[in-house]
Amino acid sequence: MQIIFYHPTSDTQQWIDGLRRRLPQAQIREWVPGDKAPVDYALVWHPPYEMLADRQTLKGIFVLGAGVDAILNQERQHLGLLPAGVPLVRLEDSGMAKQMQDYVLAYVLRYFRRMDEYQLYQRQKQWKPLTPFALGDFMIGILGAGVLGKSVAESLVAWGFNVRCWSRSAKNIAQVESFHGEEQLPDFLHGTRVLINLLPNTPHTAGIITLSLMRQLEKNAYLINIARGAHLNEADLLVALEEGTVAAAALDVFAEEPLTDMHPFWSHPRISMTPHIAAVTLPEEAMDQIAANIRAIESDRQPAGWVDRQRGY
Ligand code: NDP
Ligand code: OXD
Repeated sequence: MQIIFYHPTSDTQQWIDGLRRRLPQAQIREWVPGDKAPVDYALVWHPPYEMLADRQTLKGIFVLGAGVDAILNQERQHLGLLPAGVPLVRLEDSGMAKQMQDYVLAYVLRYFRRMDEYQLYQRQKQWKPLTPFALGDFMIGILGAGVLGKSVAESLVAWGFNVRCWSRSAKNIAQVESFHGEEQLPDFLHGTRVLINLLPNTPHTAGIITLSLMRQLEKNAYLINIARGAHLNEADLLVALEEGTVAAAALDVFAEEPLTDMHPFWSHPRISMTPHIAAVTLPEEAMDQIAANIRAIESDRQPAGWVDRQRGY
């Protein structure tokens, strides 16, 4: 079994060593430009076009993250990049759900307990107790109720928050109100105070967070975008902050990463930024999942995390 690996920023040797331990029968190598020798599996994150083009012997392509938008966008630009019928498989959770829970809880508590306002008052030497927000006035709405959205919803419910979610199909998550489909989006937004985005980036969801969408939230809403920068109209967010539609935003993902020096988000007093680290791929957990999935494909079983290319996630 031949496996090629490509990740532009990860420690390639750690992956190759770990994969060799898990799949001793496999020959595993780092892919380098010009390597066109036949392979069975490709493990990739943001691969160059030529790595996957015309690979007719492939039995599976494993994306080293949860989102497959980069590879599917590339496929849309170069039709036929991914050989038809070859399973495209993403990571499902593999340690990311807990990271997302932590990230979201940190911001939700910061906003719920009005920490940003107290920090401002401290700088102004103002001793000024504020009226606490009531849980009943702090509805949390999650766009996307898949592996990560569901897990975040459950952790917020366990913390005592009121939670609703919006997805393509209806969900049955304990104590979480489910909305689905475009028709129910306005009802989902109405009354939501904290909007968390955990949608995949697809042609249907790109650009979904507009000024008009944010204006349907409760006034002085909070936005936590941890899915993709492509979901958010960044200029609209600046307007929403200016007019009081949005009180503050926590952003982990951006239209262009890293942001240019001139980007207004860097210095905006009510935007908090992190450099796309809300949930990072944990190599050991990921390799366990990928090795199990390779064994599944080898025994004609469907791997976990199989991506529906038509649907885009
Ligand atoms: P899943 O595929 O498990 O979940 C996607 C959810 O979005 C599903 O509930 C799905 O609905 C819903 N959805 C998809 N399209 C639509 C639509 N058109 N309208 C309404 N709902 C829709 O993905 P994950 O939870 O594993 O990951 C979500 C995203 O998080 C990833 O795609 C990635 O972009 C991002 N991410 C970001 C990271 C970071 O560090 N910032 C790290 C990891 C992931 P249904 O259930 O009905 O199919
Ligand atoms: C992912 C990511 O999709 O890290 O896994 O963004």
